[in-house]
Amino acid sequence: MAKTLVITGASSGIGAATAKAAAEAGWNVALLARSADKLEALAGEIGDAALAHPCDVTKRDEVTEALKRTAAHFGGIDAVFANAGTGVSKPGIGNGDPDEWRAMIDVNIMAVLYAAHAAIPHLKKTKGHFVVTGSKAGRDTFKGSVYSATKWFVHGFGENLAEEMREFGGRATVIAPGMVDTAFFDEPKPTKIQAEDVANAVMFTLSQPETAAVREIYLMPND
Ligand code: NJP
Repeated sequence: MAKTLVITGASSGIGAATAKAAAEAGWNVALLARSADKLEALAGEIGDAALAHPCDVTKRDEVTEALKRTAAHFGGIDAVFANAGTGVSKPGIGNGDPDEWRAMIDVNIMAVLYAAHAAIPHLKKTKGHFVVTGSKAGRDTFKGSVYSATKWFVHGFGENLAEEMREFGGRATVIAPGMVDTAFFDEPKPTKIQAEDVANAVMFTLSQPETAAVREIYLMPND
């Protein structure tokens, strides 16, 4: 039976590229993001192996429900890719906007926690895999960056989750890219990492034998 991957932030960039790569590799994919039109278009492109679940991942009930519906539709969940994330328009701490931080923390931190909490009962059944998008900014110091600090959280959480999941044969992986050419930036970045490159890293992680737990993939541009 085909395995099933749930992807948050599937409407564009890394999430959409991963949905295509996973479907190509024979996985079913459940697509979560707020943009229903984009999810429907992507699901239409992929076909029966895709299910669109428009939702706001900062709403815990919506995430829990999307995972339940995915498991009912495809017969289980083998992996969750918590990838939705956002930045801020006002950089720095002194000049930053605390309301903007709150909204970002809801997506970059709380939504990851909600996804993990909702996923564990499903992943216990399949000895499954939780993959989360961290960042180079979650490994290094970036002057005044609250975004970077949210990704430091993701890296710490990913390791702690991996230790907990290990108890039932599950695995957790942080994907840590440098700059990726996505809608995250207003300008195209053709010489930076491509969304498909990150998708390849996710698929590498998900295709390892049970004996190998890839805890982190650190992927940098090569320009
Ligand atoms: O960016 P983008 P990426 N509920 O803007 C979704 C990290 N990263 O692919 O809701 C549900 O194309 C949004 O969907 P929508 C980054 O921090 C990036 O680059 O329809 N979904 C969209 O699908 C993030 O964690 C770079 O607007 C929500 C997706 O998130 C991940 O990569 C470098 C949502 C964002 O897609 C994917 O970002 C790096 C919500 N409340 C890490 N809010 C980079 N691009 O350079 C947002 O190290 N989304």
